[in-house]
Amino acid sequence: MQERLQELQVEAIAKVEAASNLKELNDIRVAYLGKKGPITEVLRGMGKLSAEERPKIGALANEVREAIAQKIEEKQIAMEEAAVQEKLAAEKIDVTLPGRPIKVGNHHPLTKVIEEIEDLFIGMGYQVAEGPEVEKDYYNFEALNLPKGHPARDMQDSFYITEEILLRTHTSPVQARTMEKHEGKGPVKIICPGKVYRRDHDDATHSHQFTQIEGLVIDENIRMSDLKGTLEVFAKRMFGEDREIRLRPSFFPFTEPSVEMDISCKMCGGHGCNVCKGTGWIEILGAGMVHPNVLEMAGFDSNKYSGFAFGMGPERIAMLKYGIDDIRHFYTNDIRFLKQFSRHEG
Ligand code: 2U9
Repeated sequence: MQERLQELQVEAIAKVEAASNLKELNDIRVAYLGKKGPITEVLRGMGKLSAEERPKIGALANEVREAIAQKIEEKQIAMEEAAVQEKLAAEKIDVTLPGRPIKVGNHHPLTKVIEEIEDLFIGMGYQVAEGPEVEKDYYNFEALNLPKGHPARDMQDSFYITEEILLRTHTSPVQARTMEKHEGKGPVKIICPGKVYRRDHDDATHSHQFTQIEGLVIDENIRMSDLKGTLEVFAKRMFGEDREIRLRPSFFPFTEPSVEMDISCKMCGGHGCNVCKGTGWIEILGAGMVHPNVLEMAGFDSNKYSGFAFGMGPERIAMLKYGIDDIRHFYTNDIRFLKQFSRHEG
């Protein structure tokens, strides 16, 4: 029995030493020290021993049990320590390594152009006004001298939601709403940037959704010369002090008289090239003196007050400024396109 116990000790310790993980170690513990293990078995058979042998074998069995348990304990501590060391090694951070560069985004080219135009007009004392994109027929058309059945309503084929509600086709309803809030009292000096919607077939120069910035000034004694001076300052600051402007007669239902403004072509200096289609001039925006009907409908006395208004498309401005050839670039969000407007590298 003594030999059997010593054999068990040698055998168990060899297995503990060979164990390579905590599960194996636990299996050994259960196999040798558990209730159904060989040592318990030996102890159970002690009844058959003589009174002399019994305490010796009992003591030896306890020693063997202790030795195995201690070996298991030591091995477990060693394994746990090794696991900690392994984890530490795997998670080691070299604080002397250079940091990874953080990718910095940039403003969308349209946002840049819109903010530049806003800043420019804010500098001239304008306030920025915004309004709903889902608009009443009244503010989108009626209040702008476009009564039902007016032929210009066909010009702007619209997305109607109900008979009286539509996606705004221009930002002009924001001006109409602002005028109404002023209750017939000037001055009004605002620019209105925002998204607009028209039923159009998308191609390189058309989009069913685009942006506009419109401006409106109403006060006593506002004249066409105020409009011209304002637009000239805008054109030169936006496109360069060496640009010239010209106004051509045009028509809009909400302005009378109406004009379109061209700037001299930067590419050819006004001599004619493919950018300006040989004319030396590039169309930038539309404008005019606010129609008396529009003033009266919003509650302004057209004998006392006059005003000018203008409207432009930031997509067109951005395309000219940055030489972009397709309006769809603004919406397809190709990162290679967008990155070109970053001040940062990469
Ligand atoms: C009110 C009174 C007058 C806004 C104006 C234009 C001329 C114009 C177009 C240019 C290109 C829009 O982006 S575009 O398609 N706009 O030519 N817009 S005058 O006149 C107003 C607006 C509101 C109450």
